[in-house]
Amino acid sequence: IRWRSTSLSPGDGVRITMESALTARDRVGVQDFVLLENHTSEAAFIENLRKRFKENLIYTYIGSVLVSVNPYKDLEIYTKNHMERYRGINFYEVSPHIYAVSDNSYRSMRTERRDQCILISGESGAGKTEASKKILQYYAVTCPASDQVETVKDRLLQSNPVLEAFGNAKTLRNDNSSRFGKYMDIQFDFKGAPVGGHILNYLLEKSRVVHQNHGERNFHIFYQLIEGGEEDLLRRLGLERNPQQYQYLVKGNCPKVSSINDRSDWKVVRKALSVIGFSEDEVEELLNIIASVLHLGNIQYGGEDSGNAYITTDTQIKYLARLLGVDGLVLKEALTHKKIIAKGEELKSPLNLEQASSARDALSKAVYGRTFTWLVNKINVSLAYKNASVIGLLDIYGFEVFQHNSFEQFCINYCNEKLQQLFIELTLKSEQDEYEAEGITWEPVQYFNNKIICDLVEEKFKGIISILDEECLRPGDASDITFLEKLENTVGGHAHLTTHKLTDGKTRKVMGREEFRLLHYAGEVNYNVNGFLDKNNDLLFRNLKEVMCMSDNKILTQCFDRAELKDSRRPETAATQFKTSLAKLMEILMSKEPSYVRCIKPNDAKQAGRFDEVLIRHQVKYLGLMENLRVRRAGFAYRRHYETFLQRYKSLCPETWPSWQGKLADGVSTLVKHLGYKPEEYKLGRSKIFIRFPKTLFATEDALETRKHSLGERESHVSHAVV
Ligand code: AD9
Ligand code: MG
Repeated sequence: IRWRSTSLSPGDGVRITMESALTARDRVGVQDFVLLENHTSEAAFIENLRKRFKENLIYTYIGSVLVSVNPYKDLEIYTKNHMERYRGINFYEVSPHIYAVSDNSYRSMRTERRDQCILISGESGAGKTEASKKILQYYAVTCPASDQVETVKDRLLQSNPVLEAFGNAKTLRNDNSSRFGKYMDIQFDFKGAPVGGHILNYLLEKSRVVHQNHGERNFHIFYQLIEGGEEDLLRRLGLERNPQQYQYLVKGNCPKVSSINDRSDWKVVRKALSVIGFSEDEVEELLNIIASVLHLGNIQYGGEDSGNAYITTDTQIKYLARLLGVDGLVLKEALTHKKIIAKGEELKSPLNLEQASSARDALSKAVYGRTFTWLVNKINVSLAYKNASVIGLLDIYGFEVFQHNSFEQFCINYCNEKLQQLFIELTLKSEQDEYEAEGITWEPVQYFNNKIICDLVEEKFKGIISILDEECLRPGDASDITFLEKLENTVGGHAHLTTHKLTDGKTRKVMGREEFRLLHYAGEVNYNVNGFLDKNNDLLFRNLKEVMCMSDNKILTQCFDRAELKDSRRPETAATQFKTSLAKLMEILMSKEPSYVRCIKPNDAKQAGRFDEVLIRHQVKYLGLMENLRVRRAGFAYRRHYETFLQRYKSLCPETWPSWQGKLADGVSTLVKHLGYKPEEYKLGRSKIFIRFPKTLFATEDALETRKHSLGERESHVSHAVV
């Protein structure tokens, strides 16, 4: 029997509850890795994960870091009862859970008045997005509410299906893979009620709009609309109920996914759009754009490679003109000609087949990408609130390696490097800070710092992004291959970069001539340079921009601003924009108190119950979990505030039971002396007791357990208020 105080629970003051302690099942293995007997052994670490995974115990702590293994099946651990159980509870008192992390951040925000953030990391398919949704649901259910807050809660929750429809897609790694990075501030008022939110989105993988690798799909929304859209809607949009009809949907040869029901998802998204506050007109305009992208993809060109391209299909142009509210002839010309302004004069030059196709695709990508940003802004407007405390949730695209990796994977993996860096810096730093603040000495632990890889990518002048930008700006013969050559010449000697030319038989895997390989913290990835320059330049011909500016579609008029046409400066490259926005994100995260969720993918088959040891060992390694554990253990395995410690164990000492009147530190000192703690086993800091070995705490826990048993049933129906 355990007593708990929830005096900090939102809204309802002190609650007194009695509930059974952890069950035997909850105790399979150890629920905190710091309690492992053999804490330096990776095998023991993995065995503990495996044992717990087999019992569906997917969560385990390393101190305050939550390790989560994707179960690939629905577990009965996310009910309202579970949420209630974690409200206002001490981290260590119940079995590890994402709700415990959520609750802990919430209470820190409330009591310490400090903004929080929860950083969720792990490779593609490890469960980051699911974790972030669970956290949001937890706040929506457990935080205090009022009528007005209900609307905000709904909007916060409903932003997920909308953003996932437009920003997620099926990849080979994950059927619902996030193709954009998302940082969301949940805003709370002085009563602790969620009252608003703000989303920052990062680099959407736009290339997916026009091309998908085999076995992958375009963004979910296209299939949802085609499968779920009502008859008259499809008729109005000129769409057929068959994804195979659309060039932009057939590249991956994967229209259906068994884990996805596009038709019912469509209903969810439609409802979500209206909950968030999109008017019917706005939804109509939005769907006009989505349908237009499909029509654009079906535009066929005639003309030899060397000759001028012309459009062979007029139906699409007719639909496009109507749906986008543009002049069909102007659009047609813009899709086959390029307009240049030279010496103040406008010149039009015809495009060949290849140029015209890529102009069309560039337009599709720009339209989709900008509409996505518009969507995020629109959600932000509907969630807007000022002067709040916040908890930020970071859910980005996870580290990914495919057979063929391009510019997108380069950006995604770079983003993961940055996040890993932040984790390293903050976990080590915060540990050190705590010892310092408490006046305790400790020995630092060696670890691999991936800063060297971040620098390789982002350093000024010498970094890969700088070299790429330089090639993008260089007139003349600059190409993807000259970029690769420049890489070889500039950073060829770097320990984390290899190319075909630089391999001298030492590297294991054969490399293509158009590839460079980065040795990331999470493993080796070969990047094919094909398309790097174009994707980084991300240019759209001027006359296509002009047509979009003339559109009647209200969303597009917000996405394509006429001022942009007047601006003759070259826009920043995609990689540089991304680098800048990541740097800003790091600043935001550094300014808040972080909590971590480290997600692990149990197998590549997306199957329940399969624990692939090789795959998991690899993740444990690169996530730095062993180092994390060592750092946590190097000093003191456990630390507790005096008050918490005394509260929990005071019954074990006649002098502290039933209550200690003096200073808390003296009470703890009296208590541990009575328990027989040896001086080398613990230290008393300014506000906390630090216990070096888990076994010490174990013994104390056992003593507590024994005492409870000896009291037996007698006490089971008596309750004490613990405040
Ligand atoms: V990516 O980097 O966006 O490609 P994520 O976000 O890490 O990736 P996601 O959360 O989408 O992965 O999880 C992948 C799938 O695993 C989900 O669609 C679920 O089917 C499954 N999953 C993940 N976490 C859980 C869970 N806690 N319970 C049940 C889960 N299923
Ligand atoms: Mg995701």
